[in-house]
Amino acid sequence: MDEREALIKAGEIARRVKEEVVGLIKPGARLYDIAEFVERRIVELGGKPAFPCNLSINSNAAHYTPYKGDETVLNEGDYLKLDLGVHVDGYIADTALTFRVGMEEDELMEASREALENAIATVRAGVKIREIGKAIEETIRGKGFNPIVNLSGHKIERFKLHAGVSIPNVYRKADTYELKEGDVIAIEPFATTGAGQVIEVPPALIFMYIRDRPVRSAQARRLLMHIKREYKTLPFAYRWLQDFMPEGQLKLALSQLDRVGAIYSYPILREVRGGMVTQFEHTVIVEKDGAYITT
Ligand SMILES: [Co+2]
Repeated sequence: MDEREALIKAGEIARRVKEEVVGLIKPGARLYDIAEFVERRIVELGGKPAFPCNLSINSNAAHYTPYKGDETVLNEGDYLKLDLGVHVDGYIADTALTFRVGMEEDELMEASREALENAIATVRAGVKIREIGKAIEETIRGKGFNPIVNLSGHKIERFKLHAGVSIPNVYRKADTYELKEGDVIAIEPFATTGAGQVIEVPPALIFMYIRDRPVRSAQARRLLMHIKREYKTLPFAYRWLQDFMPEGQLKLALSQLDRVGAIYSYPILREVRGGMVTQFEHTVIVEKDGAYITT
């Protein structure tokens, strides 16, 4: 399988899982069960999770993933962002959508959905990424909402979810990176009724390996070896490790690894004014005359 075939296969798995999960999204459903379903189906269909299934509700924009014992359930009217990632041999499909639990799509959802469509319509080799930001910002503001300015899409490379270039959700003159044929990018507009900014709030339920660092605790060393082998340079969930060691030790080991710079931790990203947040995301391959949407 070459690179393009792997990207397309990852995208097909992601699409299929998005279709299948719809039936689970209803009032009373546990986030834990949804996340486990998504990640299990990714594996059954021949992929691996490229990152933990993110299930972020209302003013949580991103980076919530349930833990074992998490009793959080969906309520009617919740804005649920489901962000899922699939990789096939390191080639990644990253895609997200918003559900309004038990209700029809509304204007806040339309704003981010149309922003994504309009953004994708700008994509072709030679285009500067600020054109993507412009399309997103104009669409969302045109509908009376705010884009979230400090969240962005990202260039993707093999085993690298964020490969250095951010794909902006607003127009900035300085965003002059020119898309090249073959670039893989995730575009992910967020629309909000709030101020248009997110802040980090605890807890962190998602982490990622950065580099080997000396650490005194034997448990932390054992954990670092494990995550490096299992997840390489892709993000992983606290939930995935809850059976690996007792929770007290796990929390301590993660915080030690974070402190010495061996791993990143990703706290929940919440809209600063508590505004409602919607998001849609696709991964696309940049082509000479357009974009090939993999997801
Ligand atoms: Co993404």
